[in-house]
Amino acid sequence: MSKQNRRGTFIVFAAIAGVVSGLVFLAAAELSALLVARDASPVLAVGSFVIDVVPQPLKEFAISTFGEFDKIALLIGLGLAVVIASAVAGILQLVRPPLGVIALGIAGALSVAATTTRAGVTPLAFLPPVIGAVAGCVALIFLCKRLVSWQRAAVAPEAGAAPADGVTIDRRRFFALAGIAGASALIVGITARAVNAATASVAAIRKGLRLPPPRSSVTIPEGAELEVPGITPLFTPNSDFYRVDTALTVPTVDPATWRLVIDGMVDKRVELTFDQLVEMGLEEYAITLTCVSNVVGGELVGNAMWLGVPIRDVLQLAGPHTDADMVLSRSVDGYTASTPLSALTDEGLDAIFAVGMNGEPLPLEHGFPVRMVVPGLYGYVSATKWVTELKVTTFEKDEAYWTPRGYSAEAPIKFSSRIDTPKIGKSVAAGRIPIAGVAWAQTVGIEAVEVRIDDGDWQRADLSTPINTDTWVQWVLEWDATPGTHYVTVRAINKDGEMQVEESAPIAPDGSTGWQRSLISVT
Ligand SMILES: Nc1nc2c(c(=O)[nH]1)N[C@H]1C(S)=C(S)[C@@H](COP(=O)(O)O)O[C@H]1N2
Ligand SMILES: [Mo]
Repeated sequence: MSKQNRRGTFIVFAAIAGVVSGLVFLAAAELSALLVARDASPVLAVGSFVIDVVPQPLKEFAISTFGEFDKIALLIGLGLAVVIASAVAGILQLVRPPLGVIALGIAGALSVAATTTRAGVTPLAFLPPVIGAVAGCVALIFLCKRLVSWQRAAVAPEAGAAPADGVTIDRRRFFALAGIAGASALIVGITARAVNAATASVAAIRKGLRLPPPRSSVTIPEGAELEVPGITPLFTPNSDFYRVDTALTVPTVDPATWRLVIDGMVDKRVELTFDQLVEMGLEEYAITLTCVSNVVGGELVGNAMWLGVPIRDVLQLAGPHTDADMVLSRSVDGYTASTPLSALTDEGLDAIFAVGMNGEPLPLEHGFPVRMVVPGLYGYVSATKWVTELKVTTFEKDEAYWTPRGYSAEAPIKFSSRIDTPKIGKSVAAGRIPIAGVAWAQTVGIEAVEVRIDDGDWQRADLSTPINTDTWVQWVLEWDATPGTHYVTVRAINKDGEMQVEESAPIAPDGSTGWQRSLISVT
């Protein structure tokens, strides 16, 4: 092979190195867009920029030539431009370093301009192109280093030096690096873009969704919320609401294609669309949700104002058979929960299909567009998110997700109480301070909360006015704190006159019990 030929070959490899670096650039940008700034995909931002700047006649030409494929044609065009530009960057980096790196840097700067000038961008929109450009430059530098050492080894024999083995090793190293980087960039980039596209569009649909106003709303009584610093708010903001599910990625369900199927032991199979469900009439329900995994004093409990439709009204359309005793609800992602049929048909119990949470459509991670909420039952046996099917059946015939995994098929919430303030491990100044928290006994209601300091007498705390028996109440006890360390214990009594169980039990198989005892240091 002549020197000239060899040079030509290395130019081609440099172009490949450039293209691989371009792919790494885009993949890193797509991945970071997915993680930190969903709206800042450089490819789409540049694409939108092109659409915006292209003159009208050219747009019309594109539409008349490619029809509905005009966007795809644009993306293919952009793809070709990226390939050519990054190939050129690769060649530049080989023959005139660091021109290639500078070229990628310029591409990064242009992408930052494209992502940050879009309407309504998030503050971190500059990050994906920056991370992309850095990753691309690193890839390019390493690939070209490999290429240069291979080139040296290949050219050297004519100067009578390095053995042919060196050439093979250097060539292998270059191709291994280029292959691994290119393949992983393709996989990561395409996956990140696909996930982003799927979820972003449902997020946008959710944002644009206007739920009809409730036919009736919950009256919040005077004194429902105590004003104590550090206490849990009466309603848990959606952003603070605990999340528990088995979903690796949040399922994205378009309400337009969502269907609810009621089948199994019913007179007639029923299928409802989102609009049909909503048209049954939405009402407000204040219900406190609790997870079976909540330990005594834990955070896996939250209160929300739900907007929804009674499940019994929907079940009635199908006509459940009298020999059925369980409803197996199923989520789009295959998760299932077993709920006693009676809990869902009981006239006195507000078991609902919720579509709204604290004044907005359900957040995606809390089950958009429809989830179940059943007062008095732990979430895993009742609160199926992204619900799409209710199968009327029996406990004998069917089993839910958690049943073979060490949790009971039936699990009513065990009533409990929690100390929110003073916080454990934080010392407080001596003097009069409030000890406060929340207590819940869904479907029954809290009668009283009692607090004991060290080995003293049990003292009754003041309670907030309950909204209903399905929501928690707040409690507070004023305490003249003396210096030293003190144990504060709390327990609740429900409206049936039962005492919160003192004996501690683990979360499995059907929920924790015990009294929370908190060590507080007073200075
Ligand atoms: N689809 C689906 N729904 C689910 C779960 C799940 O894993 N998948 N987890 C349940 C559990 S264990 C609880 S405690 C509640 C939690 O609801 P949240 O995440 O909205 O607080 O959802 C329930 N619904
Ligand atoms: Mo849970």
